Amino acid sequence: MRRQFGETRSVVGRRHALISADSHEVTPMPGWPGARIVVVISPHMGARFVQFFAGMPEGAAAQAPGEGVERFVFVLEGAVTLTLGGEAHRLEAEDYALVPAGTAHEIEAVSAARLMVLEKMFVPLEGAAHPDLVIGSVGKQPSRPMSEDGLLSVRKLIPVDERFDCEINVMEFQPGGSLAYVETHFVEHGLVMLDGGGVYRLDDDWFPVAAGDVIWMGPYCPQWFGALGATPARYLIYKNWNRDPL
Ligand code: UGY
Ligand code: MN
Repeated sequence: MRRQFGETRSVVGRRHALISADSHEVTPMPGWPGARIVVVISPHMGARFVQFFAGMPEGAAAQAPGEGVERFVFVLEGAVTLTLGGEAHRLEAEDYALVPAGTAHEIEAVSAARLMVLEKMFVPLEGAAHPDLVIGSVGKQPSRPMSEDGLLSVRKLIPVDERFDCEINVMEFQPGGSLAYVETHFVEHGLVMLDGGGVYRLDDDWFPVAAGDVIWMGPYCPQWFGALGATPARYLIYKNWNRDPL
């Protein structure tokens, strides 16, 4: 839609940001030749990680990120192969991979593909083993109830153990479902709405959100979500996890 008077739903605050597709900016990205990259979350807004959409034409290939960086890839549309250690894994919509820091790999689009990519400096934990490659599919992870009214459930995409310095989940809200309380915590989040919509409280404002929107919640940003509409709302959400805040 043409925005005649410069309107957008995007908002960038000190401790939170909502980035809607109407304000996407395509930029080049080293290691991603031929891809349409839209960086939606970055340290430039205060986050300690990077999150970007990658639109890859068929045949485009991407290389591993810099030293010490772990990478999470989630396929939104199309199909890619993730090749590492001489083995190729095919990833289609709703499939994902967490590639540990220091792992040479290539991501090649088998067909035109759209990915959500999240990268962060890996934080090792003394005494814990280096994480292994994680490959999975959202639908294959168990759905765990998160509320007594049965309207909220979560699928955890990363093994729950201290080798991993983050947690990445898919949360599903039936219409009318909501977070039970306004969360206020030291961890930060990167979120992409996958389906449906609702109202997101961030700090002292309430925003309408819909599929395709991205939200950054910085440390201590008060947050709450309530799903609206006739169909379930789902979002993919990252948080730094399993590490001492010091
Ligand atoms: O895991 C979380 O902190 C999650 N419940 N936060 C959120 O959905 N905003
Ligand atoms: Mn939270």
